[in-house]
Amino acid sequence: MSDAPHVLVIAGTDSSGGAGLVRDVQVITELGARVSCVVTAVTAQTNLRVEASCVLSPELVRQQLSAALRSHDIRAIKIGMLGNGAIVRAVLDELPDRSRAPIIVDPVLCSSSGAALLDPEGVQLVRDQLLSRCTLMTPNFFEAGALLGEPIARTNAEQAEQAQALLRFGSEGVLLKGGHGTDADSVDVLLTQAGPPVFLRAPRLNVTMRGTGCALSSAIAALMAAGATLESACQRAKGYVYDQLLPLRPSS
Ligand code: PXL
Repeated sequence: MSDAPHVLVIAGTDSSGGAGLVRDVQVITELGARVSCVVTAVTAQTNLRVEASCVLSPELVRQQLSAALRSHDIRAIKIGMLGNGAIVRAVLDELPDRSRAPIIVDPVLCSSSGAALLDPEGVQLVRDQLLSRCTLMTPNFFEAGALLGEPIARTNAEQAEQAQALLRFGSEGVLLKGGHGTDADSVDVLLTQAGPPVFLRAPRLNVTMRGTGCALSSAIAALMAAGATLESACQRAKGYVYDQLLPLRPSS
């Protein structure tokens, strides 16, 4: 553990523990890495709804990020809930170049219950300034549609087209997740500036679990921190989340 790589997580807390920072820490630790954290917001939630939310001061976010980067040799950065435009600006001010450590952005816009977790100015700044600085973005269908101002994808072909359109925001890669689709397989499309799309498949399980997006992006960050390539990290992280969902299947 002493020479385990450090992952820096920039995210909000969820008092239910299902999503957000607690989930991120759990996953990254389970995959053998250490965690530094920057808290952006505190939310009061049950599994059913967001009852209250308070973003921290942008200055405190900036200070946490600066201190974390000076304290450790950070090998990957995962960004989740940012809350509002002022926090996005604070993160942009302090974020290192992606050549120093891979930066995985889960563009969290809403909770699964539908509450907004990023204000409109924040959405614009993520789209226009943060994505061009990241290694990988991991939107779901709803986030992809919202970022593109388009209806959500209905087919694998539309999903691949939207991944292509998202790549124009400047990230090195896009993993457009198919967890909200309806096909027999859950298909994620991984597209990079470098090559043709890669389709990552797993049988669709008829189960729901909060925080799967947090878990997936954190797993990718932990695996890349340990030296995995982008494609291998995405593939293995999908397997990791699948293995967590499997025991939840109703017994037949
Ligand atoms: O799953 C997205 C997410 C991220 N971060 C926090 C959340 C949620 C969803 O509820 O609460 C803090």
